[in-house]
Amino acid sequence: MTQRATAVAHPNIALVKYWGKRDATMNLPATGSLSMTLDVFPTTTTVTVDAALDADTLELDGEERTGTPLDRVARFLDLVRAMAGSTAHARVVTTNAVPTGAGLASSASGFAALAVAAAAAYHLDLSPRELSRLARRGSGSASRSIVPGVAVWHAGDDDETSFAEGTPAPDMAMVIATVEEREKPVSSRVAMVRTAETSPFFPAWVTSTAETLERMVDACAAGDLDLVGRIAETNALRMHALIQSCDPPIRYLTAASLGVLDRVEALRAQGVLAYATIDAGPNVVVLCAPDDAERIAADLADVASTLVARPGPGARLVETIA
Ligand code: 2P0
Repeated sequence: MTQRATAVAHPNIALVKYWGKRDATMNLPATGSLSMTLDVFPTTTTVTVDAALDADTLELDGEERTGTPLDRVARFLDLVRAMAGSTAHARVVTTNAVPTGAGLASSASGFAALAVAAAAAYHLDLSPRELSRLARRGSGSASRSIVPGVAVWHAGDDDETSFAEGTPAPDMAMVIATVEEREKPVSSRVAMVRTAETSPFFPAWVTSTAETLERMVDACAAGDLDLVGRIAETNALRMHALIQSCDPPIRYLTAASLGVLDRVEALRAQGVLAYATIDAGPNVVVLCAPDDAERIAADLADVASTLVARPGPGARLVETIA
């Protein structure tokens, strides 16, 4: 007997960043974070549970994968099997419309889609909160891609209290300014551990980000997009300063990233509401009002390849076959 389910999820871009864990086993973050789920770069994942399989298998973007990617998926499926009381293995087939490993959060859409598809394929009936907690175990940022639009991921004290949910926010757009599509030199997972172990600034990051998140939730609820942008840009630059303070240091920003940051500053000097955020890679995302997005994308077209994103849907099932 086989059971199959297909889910689609989109990446999210954090406006208050998740950087550092308090518990690696349960994947609990050192701080809460806040993000916008995008309407671009979907991941589509099909999980087929098949009692005849000896082991889980993974096909990613048309290629059979082994090693770390398969291990991460298999460990994740172990959690789902434990919840479902099943021992059957599964075939996972996934396609990403986002450049994998370039700092555009492919693990977020990946594990959000996998959580939704695997839960359905193993016949688990989970609430959105339970799905967010499950996705978190695969990749922290995936907890937020379960949620449509703007999500706050509560750091929580334990597995039950660490989940993402929607939070009121002004309408906004993001211009994704891609300067490079290479795989990043150090994965977020490795870089987070090094940061917590070696940066003298890490304790200050944890305490200041908790306060930043409170201000961000309030700014979102008040619909104050300019304040949302200011808080987001400050938080992103603090995260990169923190990462650069590791030993040995890690630097994701390149000359091209700084070039885009200069242009964002120039746009602001012209009176345009535009603020930058940057994940664990060189690419810049510009937060702006929806009506300004196309104009900002055109302005940046000579320094980056640009794409306008808007708030997107949460992870969802698109097909199930019992
Ligand atoms: C974020 N990032 O909040 C931050 C900003 C990257 C920079 O969440 O170890 O892949 O799988 O929980 O979710 C990337 O971290 O890390 C990330 P794991 P994840 O979006």
